[in-house]
Amino acid sequence: AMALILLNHLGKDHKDYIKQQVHVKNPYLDTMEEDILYHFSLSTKTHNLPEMFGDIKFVCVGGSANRMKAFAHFIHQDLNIPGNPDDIRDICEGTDRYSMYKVGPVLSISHGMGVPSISIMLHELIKLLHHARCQDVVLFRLGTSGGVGLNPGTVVITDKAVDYSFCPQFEQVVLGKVITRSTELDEEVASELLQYASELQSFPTVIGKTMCTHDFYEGQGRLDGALCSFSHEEKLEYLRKAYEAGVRNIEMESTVFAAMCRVCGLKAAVVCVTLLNRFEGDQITSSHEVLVEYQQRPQILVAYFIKKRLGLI
Ligand code: R2B
Ligand code: URA
Repeated sequence: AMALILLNHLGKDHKDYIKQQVHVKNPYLDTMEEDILYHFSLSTKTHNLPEMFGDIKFVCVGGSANRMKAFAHFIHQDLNIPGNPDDIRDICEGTDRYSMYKVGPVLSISHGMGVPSISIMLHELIKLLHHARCQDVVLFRLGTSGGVGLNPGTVVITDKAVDYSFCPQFEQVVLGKVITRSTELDEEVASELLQYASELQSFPTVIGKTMCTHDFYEGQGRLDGALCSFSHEEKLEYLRKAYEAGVRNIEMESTVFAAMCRVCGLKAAVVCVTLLNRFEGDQITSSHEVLVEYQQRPQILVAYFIKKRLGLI
């Protein structure tokens, strides 16, 4: 029976590829009578997912629920989408784990902080796109980060997401063993984004490697956490090595985001603004207003990309 399930799955995958659908890599999924997307408070039995989500072409994810709500409102206005902005509701209001907003063909979702949080969200998001039979979807992570040798406010388009040793891989423990997955992102989407940044000329934008860590403090070589077991010189040496390896910013989700999207055949890009230059310090000292403006930069760039793709400009 398992062999049959596997064969069916492979056959179906092949068709999916031609239609550029979402490849869920789990032979058990199609045998389930109901799939409860627990952290979204959605289910295949209680919600008509193809009707609710079938027209989605762009999915934008980011850490904070408020920022992703603001992005949904920004997209509504920027893309001239009909309807009252007050009607943009949190689709996941049955849970406070994640927030989700749909505006025309754009889905905006929060993922919290760190690899475990975004990874749970991505499992359910990718299944959602599969159940809804979405086609030709592009995913973006819009985030904040620490800059490595860049002025604060610089937007970094990720060409490769790398781990703490600057390798383009993500390690997942499965049944007590480590599985390593590649974190390569879509080259075309990244270079298209860089092109649009130069057309916009609104803020400095670079392309480079993004290092993903499992901690904001010691994991990113900060001297200002509750714990610090290294010297200022050792911190600078690590950052210098990162810079030499091509790392331009540090955040906490890009490797698992890249790895999961890649396995499931989803085109994906990471666009993060830097809040500080880590060679100059660890604390984020800019005012609230400045930080809010910085965080709009990735949104402006991705909205421009969406408008281009939709033929609106
Ligand atoms: C960037 O900012 C958050 C930490 O402040 C984290 O989610 C990330 O990747
Ligand atoms: N997010 C991070 O993960 N690191 C920073 O330094 C700033 C934002």
